[in-house]
Amino acid sequence: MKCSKCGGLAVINMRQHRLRLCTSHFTEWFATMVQRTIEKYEMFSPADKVLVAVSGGKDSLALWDVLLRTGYEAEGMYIGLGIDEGIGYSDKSLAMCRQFVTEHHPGAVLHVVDLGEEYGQDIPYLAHTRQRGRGKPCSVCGLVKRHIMNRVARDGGFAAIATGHNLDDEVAVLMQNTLHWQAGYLARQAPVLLERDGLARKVKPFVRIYEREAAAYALVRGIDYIYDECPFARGSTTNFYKELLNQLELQSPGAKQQFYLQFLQARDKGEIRFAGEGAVELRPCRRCSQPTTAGDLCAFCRLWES
Ligand code: Q46
Ligand code: ZN
Ligand code: ZN
Repeated sequence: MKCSKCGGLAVINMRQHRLRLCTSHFTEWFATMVQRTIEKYEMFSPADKVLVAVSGGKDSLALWDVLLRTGYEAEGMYIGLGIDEGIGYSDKSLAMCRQFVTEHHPGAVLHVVDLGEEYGQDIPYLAHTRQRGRGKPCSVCGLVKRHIMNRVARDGGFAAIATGHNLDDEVAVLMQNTLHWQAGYLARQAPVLLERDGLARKVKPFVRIYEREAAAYALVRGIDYIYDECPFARGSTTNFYKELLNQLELQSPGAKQQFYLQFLQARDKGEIRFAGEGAVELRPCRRCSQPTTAGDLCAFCRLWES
């Protein structure tokens, strides 16, 4: 297989882009693709300081790497959730983030907030007491991560929080939301969520990057990452939709990209509209002063009360 640009040995075949690229042309193409996405959706500018949410997985470490190599002032942020489940998941993922800094970007800043150390309880405990042992801890976990991420971004003067959500993640969520006609979620699913009332801006520079492209980038850059996904993500509906969409993509290369990008286009042009597009009113929480829709105390503060 030959590189479409130089005729050298290609390491990846991207049927949806009709491109086969060698290592150096692929890394160059990848960085250009991310840069174009940042510019197209006006995510942030070179003068901005960006906080990258890192989990030790391939997407977030690839994102941090490409932003640093492009010259952005990007600092990492890791939240220790205290998830073990017999595989030491949280400890391993932090070790991967630290290893990434040492091996690839010595001097890069990694902020670490350990939930247990800072707040006294970890995710499995919080989920257990709150949900009385039923279901997965993901809703509690999502709430905690959003709160801490926002606090660090706000206190540190970051222009945006960048996450490694890739095209496969976004398309799976879009499909799920469409199948259930979740108008509110469809109204808000976007590559950029603007900052407002104490909520930091959130951006997803990988929305046009397929999952296998992010994995290939990590591989050719020699980035080691945690291969296990969070034990609580196993068997999730999102993973089921990802498998379905992979089958569709196999028959029709580019189908995922079209589904997602045309959805964004149609919504931006006003061709489709959803209820719930208006912004909900936010007030500062009495205890932590972070914005909330929930009245006096935000959901995070209520979590610790209960
Ligand atoms: S929400 Fe759920 Fe994730 Fe938290 S408990 Fe694991 S799978 S880490 S993205
Ligand atoms: Zn080449
Ligand atoms: Zn609060």
